[in-house]
Order: sequence, then structure tokens, then C-alpha cells
Amino acid sequence: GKEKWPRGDEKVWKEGSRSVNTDVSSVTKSIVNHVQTSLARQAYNLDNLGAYQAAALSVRDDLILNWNETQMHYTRKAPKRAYYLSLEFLMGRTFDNALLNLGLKDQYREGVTKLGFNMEDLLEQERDAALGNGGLGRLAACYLDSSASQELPVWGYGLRYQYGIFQQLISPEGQQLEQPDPWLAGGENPWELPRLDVSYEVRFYGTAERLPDGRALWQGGQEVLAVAYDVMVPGCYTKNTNNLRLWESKPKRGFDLNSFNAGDYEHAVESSNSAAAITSVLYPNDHTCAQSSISTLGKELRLKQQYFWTAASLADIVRRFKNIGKPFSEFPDYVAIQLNDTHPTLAIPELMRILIDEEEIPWGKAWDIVTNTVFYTNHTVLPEALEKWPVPLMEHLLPRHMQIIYDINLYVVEPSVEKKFPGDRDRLARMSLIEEGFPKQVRMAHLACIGNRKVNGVAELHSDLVKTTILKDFVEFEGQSKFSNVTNGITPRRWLDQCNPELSALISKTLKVDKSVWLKDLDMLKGLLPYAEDAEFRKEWAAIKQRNKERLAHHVETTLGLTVNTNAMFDVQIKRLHEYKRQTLNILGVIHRYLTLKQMSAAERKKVNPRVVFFAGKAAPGYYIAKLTIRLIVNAARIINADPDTRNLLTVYFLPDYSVSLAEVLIPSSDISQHISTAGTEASGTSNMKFCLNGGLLVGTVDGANIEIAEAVGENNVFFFGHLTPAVEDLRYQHMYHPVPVEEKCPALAKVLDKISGGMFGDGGVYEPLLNTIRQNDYYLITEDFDSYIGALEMVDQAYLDKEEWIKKSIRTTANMGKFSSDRAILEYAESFWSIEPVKVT
Ligand code: F55
Repeated sequence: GKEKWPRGDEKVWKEGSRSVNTDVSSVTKSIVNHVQTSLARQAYNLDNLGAYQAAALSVRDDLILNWNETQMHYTRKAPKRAYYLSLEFLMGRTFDNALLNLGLKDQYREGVTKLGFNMEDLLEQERDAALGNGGLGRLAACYLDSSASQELPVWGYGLRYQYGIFQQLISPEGQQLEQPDPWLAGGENPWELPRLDVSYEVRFYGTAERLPDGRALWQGGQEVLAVAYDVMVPGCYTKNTNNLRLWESKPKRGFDLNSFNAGDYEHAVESSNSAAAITSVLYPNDHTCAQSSISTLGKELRLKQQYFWTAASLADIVRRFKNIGKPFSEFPDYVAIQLNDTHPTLAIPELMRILIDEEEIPWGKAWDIVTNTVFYTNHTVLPEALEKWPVPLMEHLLPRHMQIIYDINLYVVEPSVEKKFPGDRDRLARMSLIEEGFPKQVRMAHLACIGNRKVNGVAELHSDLVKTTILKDFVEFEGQSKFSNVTNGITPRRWLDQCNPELSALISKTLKVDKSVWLKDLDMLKGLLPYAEDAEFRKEWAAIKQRNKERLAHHVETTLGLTVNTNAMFDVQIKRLHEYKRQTLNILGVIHRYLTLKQMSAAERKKVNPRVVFFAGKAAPGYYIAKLTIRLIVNAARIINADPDTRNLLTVYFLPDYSVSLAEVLIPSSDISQHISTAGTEASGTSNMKFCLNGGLLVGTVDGANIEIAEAVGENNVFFFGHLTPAVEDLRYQHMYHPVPVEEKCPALAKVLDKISGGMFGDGGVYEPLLNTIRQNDYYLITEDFDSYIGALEMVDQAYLDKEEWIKKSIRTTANMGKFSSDRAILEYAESFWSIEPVKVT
């Protein structure tokens, strides 16, 4: 039946109700209104920043309407929901994305123009929300976009860091310098809704006293407040607007007045500062966990972040579940929780604590509920990245959770391993949640693996490696069926429509399908295949790539003051700096190319196709070798770019301060991109997908999602090289026990290393530690792959000579990338893991 109007005169309410601005005149009205009221300004004193703010506030109003309806609809319908717990959401900018998803870009462009501004200038005013390090954080952002676009009831939970990933500066010597990123300092953030009324108390330290009934009393210690900020996540061409809830830490009560009155000011503000510190900064390490890279205090703060966030999120989830009024036995029918890597693993003991200590549910029942609710995604098999926390720290900070972890070991792991493999003590030691040593450590991946319904890796090869390496014992113990694969995906909204609008328009025109359709059904790109044979279409395709190169060149010119040769092939490697990703292999290859060019006659050089090589990426502040690689790239670029013999044929750029918005300019301009990790080390990679979706060809190793991309687009449209995963272990063994000097193994590489040591790019001594990683044990097998890498780049040169054939490859690549839409990936999670269904808001 029809519900009763809750209060006042329904007609008055309805008359006052505002709807989304869909035509140009209501858009301009709304913008002007915000200029006058929200900003207290006028046309006379409005700059680009002000105009951006007013336009953003106007879009914000639209988003709020949809967001409100969506949340109300979900609450009424009470479907099963999924929660994506991620310490990182690398959202980038929101304005353009929101306009495109709402289908309002044209109206806003026209409106803004009428008001005397340029849309592109306004878009540039927005700061990136850079609350993530790299692939893992950006994946979370793509999954939010796809969840909303597929009308799935999914919320994200994360932290509202005051400082995002650091800003990277490059000194004249080529050193990376880090500056804070106070992304909120500009004042109000129009894309979030502060929910000061939604808050929870989170406890740290104190004592946990076991009671006879199996519960425990956790008391004392420090209490901190978690306050919610909701970030609106609009779906593409749908009203559904999902929520990303970010927690901010606040002291529970200002500061301690007792100590203040007693004159102990320091002590009085100390606890208030320490509360605020929890969400102050994103940790800038990827692939090294806290215990190996940061100070004791830093370690504790990181663990505090993890618990603060999981505790607040679970309290919120449990409260929402209780509002439905169902018994806890039905919790898994209403809630699915996805752990993005092991960072939120404390969710497992925390949910146990809530169920046992607060809801008074017996241990076994609680364990059933937890293991039917939680899911865990692994993102790496690199040993140094596996999270472990010292038992003494855990005991001190989270005494009750430490008890629960011991209990899981005692009641679950030990008896069932003993039952299945009687007397196998080695196995038990390998599988234990606690690693012996000084100190003992809690193995978070084991906890995440034992306390959940399903474990997945992020590409076929990686998911196999998870099963055969780090979690092998658990597969033998629990069976194959718990372990599966969901190959990563990327949102085609940001990574095609938004970053490459001309290509998007050409696709719509060619397929004769509105983008609102094919952007949500990306396999439709297959319809482009026949047009590879169409010369006119190829011309348009190539012209767009050319204009995207010019857009990038313009960007480099205006931001760095450098001129880029847009007639060259654009060759791009952009990702976090890491030895396993082998930016070193790339720069050594560049230097090899330079030396080869230097030796050529003028006539020979005439036949060479010019190439511009772009690098961008941040190194973890404490990662010495990665920073040295940046230094080598910058100094090699300085020498190579200044050489009149070669500079028409080869130039190199290291673009500082890589970000989502810089990626949006770089990716559409590439002819080739490099994804050249040592086989078996890159779990998936996702920028490989972004480049290929934009018609850039892939140069890569047989690793991660490269393999599936090659399967999809055809082996003849990618340039593969290097040893395969099964060979890597043997090769490393040989390097350890039967080392062969680089001169013998790979003379071409030895020559490059000698030039660097000899000072061709400034004081050679500086680079010795980096070069020694290759000369000594060469863990990432650069000497093994160098020749075949150079061979692959020669194949690229060959292929590029036939321009028409190259464009065909480019078209076929884009046409076959449908599988890599994050819509496909999120639907796999929704159907096979979470058992949730779309809930359309009408
Ligand atoms: C961040 C913090 C810690 Cl403590 C550890 C790792 C990270 C991190 O950023 N990891 C990361 O980005 N992993 C990447 O995840 C991507 C998405 O699944 C993969 O494509 C990529 O291969 C993997 O390296």
C-alpha cells in the first residue's frame, strides 16, 4: 500500500522538491546561484578556481539527490549488500567523471561557456583525491564505479587521510624528493558529505579479561572517535549512486581538562593529537609491509589505522544489519565483506569479538557466521609484501584480538590439521597463524585465508601461483574449491570515454550505438573489427592518436617547458618504481639504443624511426634502489636529449609526480607501453589494460594479466619476450650457486653497464649499488632477459615501418579488450562470491 506522508503538507513538500538539472539554463542558474550564495562572489571577482567550485557544487546537488534516493531505496528493500574494505581508494578527480556518468557533460560545457569560462580550464582546477599508492587503490576505485554502474548495492569503506600519496619532486641531480599532499587544504571538498552524526568509539590498549562463559571484558586503554564522511559514487547512466564511507579519527573529548588544569599542557593535548594522527597520512609503501620498512612508532600507527578502520566499518555494518531485525544466524544472507589484500584482516577477529563478547553468540556459531561472510583477495606473492605483525605489539594494542587469534589457532587450525595430517608437525608450524621467532609474528595472510569463504587472486597465472606457493598448504587442507580467480578489470568510463573522448565518439559513430550502451557492455567493441580493413576508418583512428600525442606534448610543454617530438613513436612505462617491475631494464635498453644510434652512419640513421620514451612513477621514500633508478633515468635523459647526433631519433622524459590525472593524458597517446616484470612477479597489472583499450600495443613479459590480454587480442598484436615463470626459480638458483659474469652472459648489457660506471651519465660511482644488484645476484633476472627484450623492441621497430598494418593492430587490440571491463570483474564477484543482485533505483 501507499505510505503515509511523514510530516507537514505533502503538496508543499513536493512543490519545493528539486530535481536534477538536465538543461543548460537550469545548469547556469544553479552555477550562478552557487557563485552568489555558497561562494559569496560575483562575476566581477570570479576566477577559474571559483568557477570550478560553483560548477562542482551544482553537480554535487545533483549527486546528492540521486545518492539520497539510492540509499533510501536500498534501506527499504533491504537486499544483501557487499562491503569493499580497502585502505586505499585512488579516486583521482571527480568532476569530469560525475558529469559523464550523469550524462550532463554537454550541458555543463555549454553553460560554463555561456558564463565566460572554458570547460577544460575548470577541469584542471580540481586536485586529485590520491588516497592510494597504485594498482591496488585504483582497482578499488574502478570497482566502485562498476558497482554503481551495474546498480549493485555495494559500499566502500576506507580512511579519510588528511594527506594522500606524497607529491614527488625531482631535484636537478635526479633525486626524488617528497612533499606532503594536503589535498583537503583548499577548503570544502564538494564530493563528500560530512556525517558528523555517524560516529563510533574505537578502543586501543587496555586489558582483556576472559570470563567463564567464553566471553571477555576488554576495558581501559584509549578511546578514539571515528566520524563518517560519505563520498558519492555515481553510476554511469543510472540513478544509482553508491557510497564510499571514509572514516576520520577524532579525540573522544577534546583534551584532558584535568591535566590541563594541573598545568600539564603537553600531556593534555597529547592524547588528542594521537587520536587525530590515526587518519593523518597514507603510508607510501607498496609491496613492503610495515614491519620491515618503518620505525616502531610508525608500525604501531599503521596497525592502529588498520584496526580503527575495520572496527568503525564493522560497527557500522552490524548496526545496519540489526536495523533489519533479523537474527545473527542470517548475517551472511545480508552481508558480504571483501578484504582488499590483508590490510583489513583484523575484520575477522573483530567480527568474532562483536559476535562473542557483545552479541553473546557461542564460539562455533560465531566462527560459522564470520567464515560465511568474509572474502579475501590476494594481490601479491612477493614474500617481502606478506603482512606480519609482532605478537607483543598486537598484544599491547589489541589484547582481545590477540586472544581470539590464539583461539582460532587452537580451535580451528591445530585440531583440523592434526586430524587430516596426523603427526605432521612441520606442516602445522608452516600453517600456524603465529610464526615462531624473536619476536613471534601473526601471519595475516594465514588469518585472512582461514577465516573466510573464498580466496582469489587477480589474474589466472597469479591465482595459480597463490595456490602453488604462499597458500599451498591451505589448498591441500581446505580443497581447491575455496580458491579461485577474478581477473582484474578497469572502468571504461574513466579509461576510455573520459580520457579519450574523441576515440569514444568515433566508436559510437562507427558502431552506430550510443555510448550509454557500449560503455556498459564492452564486448560490443568487437563490432570494430571489420573496420580495421576500412582505410577511411584507419585514417580517423590514427588522427585521433596523433591529436592525443599533441595533447600530451602540450601538457609537457606547459608544465615542464620541454618540447616533445610528436612525429615519434610514443613508448610509455608508468607505474610505481620497483625492482620487480624492471624500469631498470627499460632504461638500460634505452641506453643500449642510444649507443647503437651513436655508432650508426648518418645514412643508417635516416632509416631509424624516431622514438620518445616516457617514464613516470613514484618510489617508496625508503626504497634506495628504486630512487637510484629514477636518478639514472633522469641523468640518462639529460645526456641523451642533449646529443645533437641522436636527439631527433631518441628522447627520454621522466615526468614527475605521476598521478591518475597524468595517466589520463599519457595513456591515450601511447603507441606502445611496457609491462616487463620478471615472470611470476606482477600479480595482474591494470595499466596494461588501459593502454590496450586505447589502442596502444603491449610490450611485455609473459606475466600477470599480460597473458590474458595476449589471448584476447591475439599473440601477433603484442610483443612478448623473456623467460617464463617456471624457469625463474631455476635461473635464480643458478645465479646463486653458479654465477656467470655479465660480460659472458650478456655482452651487450655489460657494455651498457660499463658506460654507466664509466661516468657517461655523471659520476658513475653513484650508480654502483644499482648496477651491483644486476652484476651480483640479479634476483630479477635482467641479464637473463636483456637480449630478448632488445629483440622485442626491434620487432616493434620492424612492425612500425608498415603504418597501415600497425593501425590495424591498434584497432584490433581495442576491439578485443571487452573482457577487461571492471563491470565483468565486479559481476563475477557479485555472482560467484557475494550472491548479491542489482537493485535498480527508479
Ligand atoms: C600497498 C600497501 C601495501 Cl602494505 C602493500 C601493497 C600495496 C599496493 O599498492 N599493492 C598493489 O598495488 N598491488 C597491485 O595490485 C594490483 C591490483 O590487483 C595488481 O594489478 C598489481 O599487479 C599489484 O602489484
